[in-house]
Amino acid sequence: MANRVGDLLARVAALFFLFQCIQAKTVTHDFNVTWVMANPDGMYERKVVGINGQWPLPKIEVDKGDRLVVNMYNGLGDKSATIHWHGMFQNTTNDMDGPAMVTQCPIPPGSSFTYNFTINQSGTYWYHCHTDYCYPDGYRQALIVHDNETYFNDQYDEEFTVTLTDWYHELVEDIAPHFITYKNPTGAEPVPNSFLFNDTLNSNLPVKPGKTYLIRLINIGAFVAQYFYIEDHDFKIVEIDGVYTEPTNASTLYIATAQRYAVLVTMKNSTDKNYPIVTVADSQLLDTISPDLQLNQTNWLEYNASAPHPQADITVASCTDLDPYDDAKLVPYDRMPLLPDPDLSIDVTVYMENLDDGAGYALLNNISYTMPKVPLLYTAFSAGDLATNAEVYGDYTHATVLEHNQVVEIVLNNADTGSHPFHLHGHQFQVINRSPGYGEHFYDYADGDPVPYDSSDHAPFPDFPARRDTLVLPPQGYFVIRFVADNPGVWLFHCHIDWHLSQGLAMAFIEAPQQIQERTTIPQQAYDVCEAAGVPYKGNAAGNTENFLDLTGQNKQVAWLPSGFTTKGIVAMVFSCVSAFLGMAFISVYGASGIQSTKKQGEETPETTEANEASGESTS
Ligand SMILES: *[C@@H]1O[C@H](CO)[C@@H](O)[C@H](O)[C@H]1NC(C)=O
Ligand SMILES: *[C@@H]1O[C@H](CO)[C@@H](O)[C@H](O)[C@H]1NC(C)=O
Ligand SMILES: *[C@@H]1O[C@H](CO)[C@@H](O)[C@H](O)[C@H]1NC(C)=O
Ligand SMILES: *[C@@H]1O[C@H](CO)[C@@H](O)[C@H](O)[C@H]1NC(C)=O
Ligand SMILES: *[C@@H]1O[C@H](CO)[C@@H](O)[C@H](O)[C@H]1NC(C)=O
Ligand SMILES: *[C@@H]1O[C@H](CO)[C@@H](O)[C@H](O)[C@H]1NC(C)=O
Ligand SMILES: *[C@@H]1O[C@H](CO)[C@@H](O)[C@H](O)[C@H]1NC(C)=O
Ligand SMILES: *[C@@H]1O[C@H](CO)[C@@H](O)[C@H](O)[C@H]1NC(C)=O
Ligand SMILES: *[C@@H]1O[C@H](CO)[C@@H](O)[C@H](O)[C@H]1NC(C)=O
Ligand SMILES: *[C@@H]1O[C@H](CO)[C@@H](O)[C@H](O)[C@H]1NC(C)=O
Ligand SMILES: *[C@@H]1O[C@H](CO)[C@@H](O)[C@H](O)[C@H]1NC(C)=O
Ligand SMILES: [Cu+2]
Repeated sequence: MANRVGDLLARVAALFFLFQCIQAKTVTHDFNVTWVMANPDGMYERKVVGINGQWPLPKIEVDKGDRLVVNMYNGLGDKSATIHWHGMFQNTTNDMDGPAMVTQCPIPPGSSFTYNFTINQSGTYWYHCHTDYCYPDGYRQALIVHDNETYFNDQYDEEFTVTLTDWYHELVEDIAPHFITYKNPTGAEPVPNSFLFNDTLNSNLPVKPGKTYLIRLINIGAFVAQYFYIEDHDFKIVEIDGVYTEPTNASTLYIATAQRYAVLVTMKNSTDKNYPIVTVADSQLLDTISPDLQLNQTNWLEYNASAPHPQADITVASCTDLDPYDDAKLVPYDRMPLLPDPDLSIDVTVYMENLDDGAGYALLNNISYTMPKVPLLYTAFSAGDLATNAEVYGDYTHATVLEHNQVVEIVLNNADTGSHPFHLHGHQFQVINRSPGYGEHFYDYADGDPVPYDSSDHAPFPDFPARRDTLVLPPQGYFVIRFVADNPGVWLFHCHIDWHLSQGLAMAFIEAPQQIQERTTIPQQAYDVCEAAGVPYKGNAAGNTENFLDLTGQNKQVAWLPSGFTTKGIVAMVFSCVSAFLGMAFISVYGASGIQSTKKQGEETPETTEANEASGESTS
């Protein structure tokens, strides 16, 4: 009898295993990436990056456990590209993560690359191009991983995915030359021309009375965070960045670039009205706001197509009066407890400074991330035992070696008056401290001095800290996060404002290099792409394959300003020189570019700055 039961159990187990195998399927997409024309805001038609001749791009939907295969052909003709699968752990498939010069070579025009990995997680994600300046041209879209075992599965009837984004009329290649240049010493970010909702304007989510909807919100923008609320409809937050949360009532969200929220919204029973879904761009991030820039947008929960679609009745004067739910207070549904004291604590500070060419750069401590000559992962592969020595990754990649399964803490301070949504590849991290929190004090620090984290005097850590993969660093404040280094790979930690990333606001974690060598295989196609791109795939950051500790010829960040010059001084001087020597030529070129980037409000304007003020200023 016992035998027969055992036999039966074995059969059931085998069947179950078979069932599991059948369940996990392969989802395959062929992406022929080419330029197409689009006019998503109805104001300007422009070239955008399309897939198979279409834009908006295809939303990818898979089930947890599936394998995703995307055969990408770069048919752009004039631009390299890659795809990053934002939020995917890529456990054992670090080579599929996507950032150019980190885990692969940029895929040049005319080349192909097959992304192929399994997905052992669920929720709301997105995919986007991850080479220098490329996703703001439209190469980004939602990636949804369904999981019918999610705790709120039986609590909703239908779901919507909505992307939010800033939108530029100009191609990034036309904007970029005016951004990191001595002509823009304050590093003023290009101001978008519009804000899109699901890649369009004035759209409707058709709803039925009494039903509950899961709405997945993704900020796929390059720069600007957006507030989100629905008139007369509160909702429950159930997920942030792929982490299910305890259901939490909220009425307003602040969704920074790259962040995701999933909310459950229950409809009213009446069908006589349609309700505005309101998005408000965070104007605090913008240096100038032209009168025709529409910061807030109305889209609708449409109960009744023939009823009026009223414009939002926004009751606050400024977006800073909106009171978004503080994501640091959310509790993950799995109640993963606070990680223990860290084995490694990394303490870095964000600075925005001018370097010797007069342009504005972003730095973490004293390093402005500068791409190595060899993708970091390939250096880890070719360095043998030296892969554990951070030096081989170069002096300007801010490479930090993590040991396998260490508890790692990052203390990120902000010496800048802007906020920065930081993203960590390959992990979800615990949010154990942040100051100031969301709410009325969020922007107050900008008027005083930065307040760095004090490990002996801080708010208590939560028992069950919120987890996510992208977190907003407040102006002149800080955050503290923890994660376990249980995912061998090379992972970027960076500001997701694409402009700031290009200014160098990034560092690289080389997590468990020995395990990377043991567990990851790099397919031949990856090296073929390097060959086609003319990028070396062996050696240290300088491409030296003989002596991994000799970094002669590595890419360097721009040199420091000569001592005696302060950033403020160089800004003033550059502006004076520019107006003196370039005069109208500069103004007309710059004006014609159509980029609305001028100095931050409250700072000196170039016109009023005296040249002698600049030369007279020195560090003391
Ligand atoms: C990609 O699309 C372009 C334009 O439609 C076409 O000319 C090209 O042959 C396609 N390439 C591939 C590999 O499908
Ligand atoms: C994807 O990877 C799996 C596992 O390595 C392999 O069996 C499969 O053939 C690959 N698929 C493609 C299309 O490359
Ligand atoms: C899949 O995820 C679970 C946790 O959700 C983890 O325990 C497991 O190790 C993961 N498996 C792989 C192969 O990554
Ligand atoms: C879960 O989804 C799979 C398909 O992915 C389906 O076969 C299965 O019946 C679903 N289970 C439940 C409990 O709905
Ligand atoms: C978003 O836009 C796509 C087309 O790009 C459309 O198929 C989809 O229905 C839209 N989603 C919502 C929620 O409106
Ligand atoms: C959340 O909102 C629901 C519906 O409005 C309400 O019944 C419930 O009491 C609220 N929960 C909390 C904790 O406020
Ligand atoms: C809608 O009607 C149902 C049943 O008649 C009721 O349970 C529910 O509370 C009503 N919802 C609202 C928002 O009034
Ligand atoms: C809404 O947009 C209008 C026009 O862009 C602007 O004047 C107003 O201040 C905005 N409201 C908020 C709260 O941002
Ligand atoms: C839809 O709105 C129209 C116009 O306001 C109204 O006449 C009609 O009764 C509404 N239909 C329903 C089903 O509520
Ligand atoms: C940053 O500071 C460290 C320690 O003082 C120094 O060794 C390193 O050379 C500096 N790096 C740069 C790029 O200035
Ligand atoms: C990666 O997989 C290993 C073992 O399969 C697991 O222990 C670890 O938790 C996973 N890490 C992540 C971030 O999924
Ligand atoms: Cu930033």
